[in-house]
Amino acid sequence: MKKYFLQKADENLPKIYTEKISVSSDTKVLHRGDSFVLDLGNHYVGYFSFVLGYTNIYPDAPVRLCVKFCEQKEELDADYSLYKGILSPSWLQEEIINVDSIGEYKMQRRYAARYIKISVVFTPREITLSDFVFTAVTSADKENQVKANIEDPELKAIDAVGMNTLKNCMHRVFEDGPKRDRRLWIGDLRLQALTSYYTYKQDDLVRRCLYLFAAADCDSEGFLPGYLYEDPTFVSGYWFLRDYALLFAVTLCDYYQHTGDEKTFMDIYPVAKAQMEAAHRKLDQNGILMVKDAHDIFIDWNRNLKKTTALNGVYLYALGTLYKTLTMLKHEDANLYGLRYNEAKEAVLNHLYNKAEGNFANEYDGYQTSVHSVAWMILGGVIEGESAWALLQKTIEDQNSEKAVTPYMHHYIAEAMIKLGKNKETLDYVKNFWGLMVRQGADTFYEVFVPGNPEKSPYGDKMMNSMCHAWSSTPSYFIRKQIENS
Ligand code: RAM
Repeated sequence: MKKYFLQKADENLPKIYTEKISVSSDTKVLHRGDSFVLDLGNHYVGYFSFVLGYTNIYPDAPVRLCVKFCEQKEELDADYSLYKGILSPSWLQEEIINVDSIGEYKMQRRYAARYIKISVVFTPREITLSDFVFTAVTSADKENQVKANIEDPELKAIDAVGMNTLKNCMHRVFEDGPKRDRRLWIGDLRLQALTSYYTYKQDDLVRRCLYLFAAADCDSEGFLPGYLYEDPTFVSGYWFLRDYALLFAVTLCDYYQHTGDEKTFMDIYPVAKAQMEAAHRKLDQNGILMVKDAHDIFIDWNRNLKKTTALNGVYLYALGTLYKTLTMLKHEDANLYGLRYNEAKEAVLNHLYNKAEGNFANEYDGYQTSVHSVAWMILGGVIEGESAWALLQKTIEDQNSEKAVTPYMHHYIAEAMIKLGKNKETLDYVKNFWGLMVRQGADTFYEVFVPGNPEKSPYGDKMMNSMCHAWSSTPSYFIRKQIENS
């Protein structure tokens, strides 16, 4: 099967579109120690080239340059040698290059940048640099993008940034971030695919990514890895995230619901089913999906978060989505998911819902309250209506509850609002949260955004944060879906 899945993934390899972004700049006359900055005018992903020349005397030794690619202006002055985070500093986009001869020089690696800073580390003579070209690449087909008539200027601006974010994360696969980690993750894929259905509508890329995960190697418990690599060769990932594995099943169902492509759904359904079975085997004596190690569950980059309630919300959400999809398909497994959904919901009401307080402060999660628990309980269909809305609002405002760190989690809060029928409030939420990034000058939406805490990083150093992150592109989904439905 693996061979078949990989072959199907190959058949859906997207075309890569290129666009030359010419950087208007005069020829720079330079000496040792000089530096300057180029502004591309927007965030792009691609390749950089320039022309080296000289004024009077031919440079009789290589010219050593430091070229730094920055997604944001603040990065220009950051000293990468001071980086103290937990991920490899080799992600930081800074190169020392030795240019041996005059003429065009093409840098080989792909970069994500709005700004490029070039410093002359060493030159034997006075040199010139000119003809700066950035060749942007993406698999998003701009010509065929879905048109949307967004009247509200604020939403229009937010949508444009969402579209740009998604475009810059679309390559051979839906990458999470073009600066880092540059790979396919399930959690990111689900949100990218949702946004793609309303924007670039590149269902073949979604299909490719689904087949790639279908080919991945599960852990000893039967769960898919959270991520994988596919270039230059397919390598299954090493971190197994159970909520992501469940969301794989949801992503497949979303795909069927948006495309009607039954063939692909049925091809991959056994893999999705295996995820649900793996989860079913992990229910404890109370019927609760266990969190043995918080590292096995993502939910959000909030290190304090207790995750049992949210994970069970994801489980219910996956069961409910499969039930709905398989019912549409008149598939015999629909009943199984219907049954399991009812059982799981009852278990949650008995063991995770705190009847006395009317919230989800429970023993499993050390009586912690979090927006994550509430949002996922809404999405899982455990609570609904005005009381669910009131609890969500209360938890968002509560100083002591755990809050969302990533736009990924904010997406699910907004999705929970939509589920409660709060369409206007959802768009207000989009304006408040994602809109704030736009008001602060974002060209693309960030991996992590905590208003009032700009230094926040899951990796111990803000320098490592990705400032164009696909899971943050979903305002375009919310905005366009509402227009479609109105
Ligand atoms: C980050 C990645 C990705 C996410 C994982 C869990 O490191 O950038 O977006 O899915 O964490």
